[in-house]
Amino acid sequence: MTRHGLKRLVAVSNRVGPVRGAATAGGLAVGLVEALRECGGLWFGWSGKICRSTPGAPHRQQVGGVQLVQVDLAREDYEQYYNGFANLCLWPLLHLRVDLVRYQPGYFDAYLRVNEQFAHALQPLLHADDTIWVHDYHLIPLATRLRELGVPQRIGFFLHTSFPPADLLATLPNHERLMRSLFDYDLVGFQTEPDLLRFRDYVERVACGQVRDGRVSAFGGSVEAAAFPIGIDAHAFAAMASSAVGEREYRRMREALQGRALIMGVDRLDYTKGLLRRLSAYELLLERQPETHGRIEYLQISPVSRAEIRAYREFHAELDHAVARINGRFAQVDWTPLRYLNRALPRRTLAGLYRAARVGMVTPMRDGMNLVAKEFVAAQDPADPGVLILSRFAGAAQQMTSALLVNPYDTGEMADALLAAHHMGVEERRNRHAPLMRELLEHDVKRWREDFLSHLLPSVNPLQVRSRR
Ligand code: GDG
Repeated sequence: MTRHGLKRLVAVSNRVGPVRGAATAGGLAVGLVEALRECGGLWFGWSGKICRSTPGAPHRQQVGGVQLVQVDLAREDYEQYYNGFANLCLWPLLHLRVDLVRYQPGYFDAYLRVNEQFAHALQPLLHADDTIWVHDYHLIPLATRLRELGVPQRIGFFLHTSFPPADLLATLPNHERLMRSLFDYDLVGFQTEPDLLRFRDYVERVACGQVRDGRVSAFGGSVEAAAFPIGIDAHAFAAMASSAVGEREYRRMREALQGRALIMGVDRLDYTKGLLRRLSAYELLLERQPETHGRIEYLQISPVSRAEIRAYREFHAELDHAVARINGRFAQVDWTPLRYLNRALPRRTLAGLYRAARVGMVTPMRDGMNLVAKEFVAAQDPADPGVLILSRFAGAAQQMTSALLVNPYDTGEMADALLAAHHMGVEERRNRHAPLMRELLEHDVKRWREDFLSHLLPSVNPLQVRSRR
């Protein structure tokens, strides 16, 4: 049994792992692997493989003290559940892009079907004293399917994206069936208080339910709902930035910059991340402030994502066009204003590059949290830190109030913030960085995990349960 009274944790997410080298991977892996290792846990999800017809038995593997169980998806389910309902309906809706939702009735059926398959594959592997933690919008109906199979264990759900306003959610066909499933969990977690408030608002106004203390009741059931902002392993990321590899990348970048100030952005190539408007803001800065030419440089790293979806391909083409336009307009024979990479770089390399940057530009139109903002801050040299420019509509803005907060729809405001960051003296940069770093260390990924799990298991260790109203 672990400190928070957990016997065995069963994590369920659309994709599983990596377990080895999790500290150098991103997001969810960092958050979960340590807890799974501590209790010899099980991690269940899709293998990433697609098969022609009905998938066979789950693949089972033991890696670094964690049991990995993965199932394949039939081609049709991949198209309709993953590309269809998850990526063409829920993802845009959760990020307020109702205009990009492409709902088809078959998508919702496939979504329910895959969740049912997952439940059937997982149920025989469960122990009586397991605690189950389900992650993200792909798997909202999983608890309902597990309960139908007689699973009584405690099940928690965490939504990694933001939760949309009630009226937008109500545009989704079957939104009530989707939301009803949340009431089969024991605990539902959101990234921020505003997300929690929007969920409560949906419950009260659309589902005609009730909110009392930390519990929310609707659809004949009730569930505890709270906010648990996800963090990073700030110590480990800071150490990575000053490790041998981080230091090498830092020096290489500094040499390449030849005294120019680096502005840096790292985002999956996704329309929610605000890349087009961000580039327009940079273009506006170059237009308005010719004295910055040759003195600044912008590096955007954007690994391609979900390329099978048309909206992503179109967005990619628009971005290529914007990059070419800006470089064509402003480049000089000895200066390229914008460097743009469409591939992922190793995490250690990124950490070193962040440290070499004067400005981190993180301006999503909407984001559940945004870990890049946190990683950028953790990588800085506290004596000479870079400046974080952060969208007000990233969940991270709730905690990172010493960043330069901007409206990602306002290119003028972002261009002003870029200029202010460029000219900011070391004292102000330190004064902004120190509280950001304190916050990162206090609310790190371990705290996120333990807060969630101690809420999910209140009867085992009530002393660890903090009040969340
Ligand atoms: C979802 C929610 C929420 C990116 N490029 C490279 C690379 N990355 C890593 C980053 C970071 C992770 O990927 C991205 O995390 P984000 O939080 O920024 O965004 P999503 O992928 O949309 O994640 C989000 C998150 O879940 C966690 O709850 O914050 O709101 O949408 O760790 O560093 N990593 C490497 N090379 C790259 O080029 N190695």
